[in-house]
Formats: sequence, C-alpha cells, structure tokens
Amino acid sequence: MSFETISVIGLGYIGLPTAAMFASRKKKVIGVDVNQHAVDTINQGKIHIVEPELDMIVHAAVTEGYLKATISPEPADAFLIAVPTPFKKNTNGGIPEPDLSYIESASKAIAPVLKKGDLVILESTSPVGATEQMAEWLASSRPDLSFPQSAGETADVSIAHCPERVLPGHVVRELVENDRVIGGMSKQCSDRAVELYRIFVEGECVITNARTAEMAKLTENSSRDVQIAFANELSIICDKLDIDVWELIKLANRHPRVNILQPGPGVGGHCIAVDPWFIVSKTPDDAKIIHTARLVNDGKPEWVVEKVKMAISDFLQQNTHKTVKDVTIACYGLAFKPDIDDLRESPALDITKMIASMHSGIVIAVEPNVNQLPINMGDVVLKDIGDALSEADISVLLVDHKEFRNIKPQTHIVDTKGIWG
Ligand code: SAJ
Repeated sequence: MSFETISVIGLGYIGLPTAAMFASRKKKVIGVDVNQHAVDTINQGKIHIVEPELDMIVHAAVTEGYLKATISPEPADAFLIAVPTPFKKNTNGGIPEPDLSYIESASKAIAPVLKKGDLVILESTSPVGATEQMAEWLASSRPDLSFPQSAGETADVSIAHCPERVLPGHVVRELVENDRVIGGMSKQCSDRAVELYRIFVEGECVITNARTAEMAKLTENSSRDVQIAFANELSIICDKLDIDVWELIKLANRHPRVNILQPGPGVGGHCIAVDPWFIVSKTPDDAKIIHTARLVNDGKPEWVVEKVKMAISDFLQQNTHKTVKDVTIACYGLAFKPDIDDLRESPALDITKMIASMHSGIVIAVEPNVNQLPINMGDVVLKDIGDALSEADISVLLVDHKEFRNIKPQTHIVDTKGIWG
C-alpha cells in the first residue's frame, strides 16, 4: 500500500523540514503541532525557525497545497512523531531521567485516527525501550487494532524507530543525503518504513531492530560528547601549563590517526548535551566514560566564568581609578553553536546569565541571529557589534559566529573558541 497522506507530529527543527521534504515530493502532508503560532505561521507559507533553504521549500509546499498544519491529528497512512524528548533535571545533582511525556501525548493524540495498514514512526531521539513503550500506549488506546508487540508480522499497524540524525544548519541537505537507521518492531514494519523514507531519502536505509536503532542514535551523540570533553579537558590542562591549546590540537591532528575536536564554552543544543544521559540513566554503573564526559562538558561554563572574574581583576589592576561597577563586559554569541539562532541548552547563554548575576557593571550581549533576548536575562542589553566594540572593557567570545571572525576587540579578552588569538 502506498503512502498518499503523511502526517508529521511536532513541527520543530526536525518535524517541519521532514514534513516539507515529503510535501516537496508531492505527497499530501498534514503537520500537527500544539503550538497555534507555529501552525498559523506555517499555514501562511512561512517558518518559525531559522534553517537555511527551509523557508522556500515550506512556502512552495503550502502555496501548492501539499502541506498544511493543524493542531489536531487527522487520518493519514503514515505518522512520524518528531516531538522533544528532554530530560527531567535531577535537583539533587543525580542522573537526569528522560521525559517521554511528549511522546505519550503524541501517541494518545494520533491513536483515535489510526486505521488498519497505517505506519507509525518514532523519530524523536529516545532511550532504549521507548518505541516499545509507544507501541504499548497506542495498543492500550486502540484495543480494536493489533500491534507488532502482540501480532508480529500480521499486525494491523506497523511501528518503527528511525532516529533523525541531521545537523542543524544543514538539515535540508542532510535529510536527503544521510543514511537512515530503520529499526522496525518486525520485518514488515522495517520494510514499510524504508518504503516511506525512500520518497525523499537518497542515502542508504539500513535495517535493524527498534532497540538497536534507539541505541545507535544515542551512541553517535555520546561519541561526539566524549570527544568534545577530551578537547575541553585539554583546554583546561593547557591553560594551567601555559600552552596554546589551539596550536597544540593542530599539531596533534597532524598525526594520521588523531582527530581531536575543538574546545569551547561547553556543549549545548538539545541533542549532544542531553542524549548521553539516556544511556547513563539506564546503565549508571557501566556508563563511566559517558558520564564523566557529561560532567566535564557541563563544568566548562563555570570555568569560563572564573576566567571572566580574573579578567575583571586584571582590568581593575591596570585601571586603578575604576571600580567593578564601571566595568562593561560584552558577551559575543548566545546560540549553542555558530551561525544559528538556536539558544536551547546553550552554554553561551548560561555563561552570559552567570556573568550578569555576579557582575555589578553593564553586561552586553551580541547575538546577530536574534532580534530580542529571552525573557529571563535580567539587565543584560542586546547590542550590535559596533556598540559592543566601542563600549566594552572586557570581551568574552562565546560562539564563533562568522560575524565575529573578522573583528578583534582592543580590550581584555576571554576567547573560548580561539578565534581572536
Ligand atoms: N562543539 C564543540 N566542539 C566541537 C564540535 C561541537 O564544543 O568540536 C559543541 C557545539 O558548539 C555545540 C555542541 O558541541 O554546543 C553540539 O554541536 P554539534 O554541531 O556537535 O551537534 P548538534 O547538537 O548540532 O547536532 C548533533 C549531530 N550529531 C553528531 O554529529 C553525532 C547531528 O547529526 C544530530 O542529528 C543532532 O545532534 C541530533 O539531533 O541529535
């Protein structure tokens, strides 16, 4: 049975581009989101997120009538769930636990419109076992239909996990070109999922089971987190030993089998700073390196703030007529990585807030990718590069956005990305 109508639940950084790709292949796509503003924006042919090329694709899909957005699910042949899977922060400093409540709500929302022959795919990055859990939620809402956990190959509804793996900023290209891991709950489920993704995916669709697909995604991001932690640990060691870490890494990377990543202010985003916890919380006694890497990366913002305190003290020693209140600090970059507007789980944002809460003078934020600051930024003022360059006494480089690469503030500098060296 072919897929005439495809529904994507969750129209965020993954769901909206995915919906747009199906629509660009002339499939009827129903995008569902609980956010009325997102739904209205998309139905006007516009987008509520920043992602290169996506605006044109969504505009064409909506005006040609292939994509529409709504807040309540409608019948479709395939449902892709692309909702957030955050973690519940553990206030006692313990291991954070995954929060599957958005998957649960999405499952319960689509259950009433499911019919025999439908395919449900979980795309959200999920802890091992989440796809089976989703299948249980669907089955308990629809006892009249059979599901793979009890009916195997003969199930009325097929279920698979197919984790998204695209890099923000390159989503449109990577959605088409990247290989996909397809973890069906049965062979039929996998085959159906491959048929669906073949509509626009040009990469290879590699079949496995749902649990392995879940773990594959977590492994990819944990591997990157561990590698970044190695670079961040090196940056702290080198600072103590008076060695330029950027030069050191360039030298070490000349070895044919060494490829060290770049240190920074910490690890942000909704993926790499989150997903390793899904492994650690399932197997806390065994996931030792993965756990330590998280702690190293999460500890980096406080280290940067200490560096800023030292820069303030150096500045005051050289400017004895000034007091702390007279010191203006400019923080360059708030996003979680270069050349995007995404402030989610951003160490740069956290550092700017920490500086603002400990510093009695003016704190300026420079973020060329946003027009206004998030609401909880206290007295921080958003300014453009020119104003920050002329007003600040201390410049803190937090994100290596392209706009910051060709400037060099003539102030005291704390450079977490090594571009003003
Ligand atoms: N970072 C460093 N040093 C580096 C590279 C990155 O400090 O050398 C930092 C970034 O500044 C950022 C964080 O790491 O704060 C994560 O950035 P990223 O570019 O490594 O990854 P994401 O979060 O944008 O996207 C990742 C990707 N996963 C991998 O590369 C293994 C992407 O393919 C996934 O689809 C995405 O997570 C996801 O949604 O899970």
